Order: sequence, then C-alpha cells, then structure tokens
Amino acid sequence: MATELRGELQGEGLRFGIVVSRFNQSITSKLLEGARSALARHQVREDDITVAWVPGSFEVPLIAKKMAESDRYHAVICLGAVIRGETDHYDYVAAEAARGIADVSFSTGVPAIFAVLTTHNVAQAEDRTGGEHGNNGFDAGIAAIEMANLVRKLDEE
Ligand code: INI
Repeated sequence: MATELRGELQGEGLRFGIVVSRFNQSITSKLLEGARSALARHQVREDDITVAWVPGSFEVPLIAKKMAESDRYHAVICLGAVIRGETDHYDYVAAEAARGIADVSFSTGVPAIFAVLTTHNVAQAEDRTGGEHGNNGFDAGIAAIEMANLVRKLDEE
C-alpha cells in the first residue's frame, strides 16, 4: 500500500521567521497581516514568530537564508511586492528574489515560502492583498505550516 504524506495545518509549537520588504510597504504590510492571521488561526504563538524588515525584495533572500540557517525556525515566510515600473529594474528584482528564495529552501532544507507579488500595477497587488484574489500573505502562512509539518514528518521517518 502506498504511503501518503501530508503536512497538517496544526501550528502549535512551530516557530516561523517572516522576512518582509519595506518597498511598497502599503502592500507588504497587508501581506504581513495576512500571514500573521493564518499563523494565529492555526495555533502558532506570537512568541514563536520573528518578523525582519528589509529595504526591498532584493534583500529578502539573504535574511531568509540567515534565519533558515539559524535552526530556530521551522519555515521562513518571504513577503514582498515588485510592481512593474518604467524600467527593467523590475525584472532583475523579481527574478533575483524568486531565485534567491528558492535557493534558501534547497540549500538549507528549511521551507522558504515565496509570497513576493510580481504585478503590472498597484491595483493587481491590492487584489492579492485582501481584494478579489484573497490575500497571498495568508496563503503563505498556510503553506508555511503545511511545509513545516511535512518536512518534520519526512525527517522523522
Ligand atoms: N523592491 C521591491 O521590493 N519592489 C519593487 O517594485 C522594486 N522596484 O521596482 O524597484 C524594488 N526595488 C528595490 C530593491 O528591492 C532593492 O531594495 C534595491 O535595489 C537595493 O538593493
């Protein structure tokens, strides 16, 4: 019989790091609110959450990596908003944030959850932070609990 593994949505006793970008803070603060609300809803204690603010999404991976390497957190949630402007800057910031965050997971074995919005305009970002597309920060909080439990389960096998 096949073994099926799932990460439960039970957050009691789990510790989370959250890295959040100050750039586009009106959007990222809503992502942060969403992530905290997901963690609280699933019994994660306030004392078990550390929030680190960074200047922009480009800086998120380094701090996420430091948190992941510290052995203090079961998952790290990465929050940012890259909104397309007039220049190519957007493409570099968005690509490096995505690549860097994926690399945190692969290089440390600690789940790094990717909730850096990449949108064409502010309205699209607002739709994803409490608008018609929900709140990506909340989804990230849920994904973090699920992945933390799944990794723990695999490590215990
Ligand atoms: N940082 C963001 O988080 N979002 C953006 O839309 C953005 N744009 O468009 O420039 C952005 N730039 C700053 C970048 O993340 C770094 O903080 C900066 O380049 C210093 O390293």
